[in-house]
Amino acid sequence: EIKACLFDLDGVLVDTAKYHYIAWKELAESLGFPFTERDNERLKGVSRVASLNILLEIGGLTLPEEEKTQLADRKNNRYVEYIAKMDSSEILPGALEFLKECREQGIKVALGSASKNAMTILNNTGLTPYFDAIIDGTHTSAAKPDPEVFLLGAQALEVLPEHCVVFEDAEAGIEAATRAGMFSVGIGSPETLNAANIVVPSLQQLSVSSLRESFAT
Ligand code: B16
Ligand code: MG
Repeated sequence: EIKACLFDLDGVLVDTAKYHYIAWKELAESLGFPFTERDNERLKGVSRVASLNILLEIGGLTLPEEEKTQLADRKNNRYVEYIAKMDSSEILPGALEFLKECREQGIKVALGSASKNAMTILNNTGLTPYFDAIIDGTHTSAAKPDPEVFLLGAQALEVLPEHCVVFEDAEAGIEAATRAGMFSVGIGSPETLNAANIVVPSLQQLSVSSLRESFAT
């Protein structure tokens, strides 16, 4: 039986990946190397510090820790400028409808995001009232694929992992869900998300009743 749904933020409810991309690209170019959309794929669902390490690896740079902190802050300041302008028009297709359906059907809802900026995004898009619990990068100590973020979500909702469904667009997020002992729905392409229990292109293609059927079989 499904008692709770746990949602990733970037790539599932909103497309903030495009803003992360512009901000990382600007940083890479200021450091003297190019950064492509394909490179950006590697940063999805990955924490800020880990993202910077991947970016520096792409550029072939090794830097001292304090310089890295400055660069991560510089990127984040740019990113925050972009998300400050977000509104409800940036909610991904089907997401709001699905959140409402969960509420109507008595399913509890939590956020499970790696982002330290999740509250700003939820508030600016008007999504905050749809959540019974919010777990983001300010609450976790281990990044996905560690299951911590989803286990904290289940705990906050007082629901056992076996009654939880996780919605994720990143491979590391699906692995985190599996390690948490939860059913997983991949949002995106079946090639990259083959470890998920089911995969849909977006939340628009899914209803709570069809999810219940997949969960039961
Ligand atoms: P921040 P999610 C993740 O969000 C993003 O996918 C990832 O690209 C980003 O680096 C990470 O949040 C940290 O974000 O710099 O705002 O703390 O997919 O877990 O909702
Ligand atoms: Mg994501």
